[in-house]
Parts: sequence; C-alpha cells; structure tokens
Amino acid sequence: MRRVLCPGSFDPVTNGHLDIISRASKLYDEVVVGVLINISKKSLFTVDERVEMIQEVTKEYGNVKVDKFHGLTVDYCRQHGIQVIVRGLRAVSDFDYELQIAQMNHRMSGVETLFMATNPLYAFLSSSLMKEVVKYGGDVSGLVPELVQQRLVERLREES
Ligand code: COD
Repeated sequence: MRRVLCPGSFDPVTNGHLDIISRASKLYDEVVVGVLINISKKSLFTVDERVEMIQEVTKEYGNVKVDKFHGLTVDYCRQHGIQVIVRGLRAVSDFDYELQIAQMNHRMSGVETLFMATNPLYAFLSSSLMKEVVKYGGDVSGLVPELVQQRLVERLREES
C-alpha cells in the first residue's frame, strides 16, 4: 500500500491544509495526517481537539487517517512504514525552510518529501492568520471548514 504522511500543527486545520490533504488522497492509497504533539508551543486547541476536527472534515475522503505523534517526523514514518512526506508550499519563503527540513529528513532516514504547490485560492492562508482574524471579529467563512469556524469563535470568545 502506498502511504504518505501529511505532518503539521493544524492549530486549527484550514482549507489550505484540506486542499493539500485531498489532492494527496488522490495520489496515494492512504494519507496519514500527523498532528505534532509539541508541549513547548502554546496552541489554541489541544492535540485531541485538532485530531477530532481533522477527522470530522476529512471523513468524506475515505482514505485519510488522522494520528498524533511526538519526536521526529521521520521516526513516525519509520515506525509506520511510510516512505513519503507531503508538504504544501505557499511562497518562496516556505521553500527555504522546507528544503532544509526535507534534506535533513532524507539524510536521517531516506524518506522523500513531496512538495505540493498551494491552490492560489488559499495561498495567503495560515492557522495563525485565521486565529487573529476571528479574535478581532472578522469573518473567515470559505477559508476554514464551518465546524472549525464555529470552534474558533467559541474558543476565542471563551478566552476574551
Ligand atoms: N496552502 C497550502 N499548504 C499549506 C497552507 C496553505 N494555505 N497552510 C499550511 N500548509 C501546509 C504547510 O506548508 C505544511 O506542509 C502543512 O500544511 C502543515 O502546516 P502547519 O503550519 O499546520 O504545520 P507546521 O509547518 O507547523 O508543521 C511542522 C512540523 C510539525 C511538520 C515540523 O515541525 C516537524 O516535523 N516537527 C517534528 C520534529 C522534526 O522532525 N523536525 C524536523 C527535523 S529535520
């Protein structure tokens, strides 16, 4: 079975992430979305909340599985027999960083990285931007799934 890992923070998942996940699901037998457990980074949603949101919004794809992991991404790949990581590229600034990580990951494990060009509709999207816009009362409909928009509004309202 050809499997690919789509790793990230997904705090929370946006339509930019979903576009990459759905396109990868057409190229591979199974896409594993891996949510990094990173206790040193402050997040808006817990890892389990992020996993649950991604499960809900990807259930229509049929071949997408969602998991959480800690440590090195390539160790997760090794443990689960995954040879390829997919990453989305929004701009040249993403590429500089991603190239370095891809080369290090390849050196450590032989795991390949597939770069997928962002859909121009979502090129400006990031989880941080979505949080900031909702925090100040802006509308993010069409940029994140409806469920995520509701959760963002609830969580940021609780916090203010
Ligand atoms: N359009 C297209 N792609 C997008 C968009 C968009 N609008 N927004 C985000 N993406 C892509 C990102 O480029 C990325 O490929 C993916 O979606 C996830 O994005 P984020 O921002 O949720 O996740 P990141 O970039 O914070 O994830 C970083 C990792 C968790 C993958 C990384 O820190 C990691 O691998 N950590 C584990 C330790 C490790 O192995 N480090 C590397 C050692 S060399």
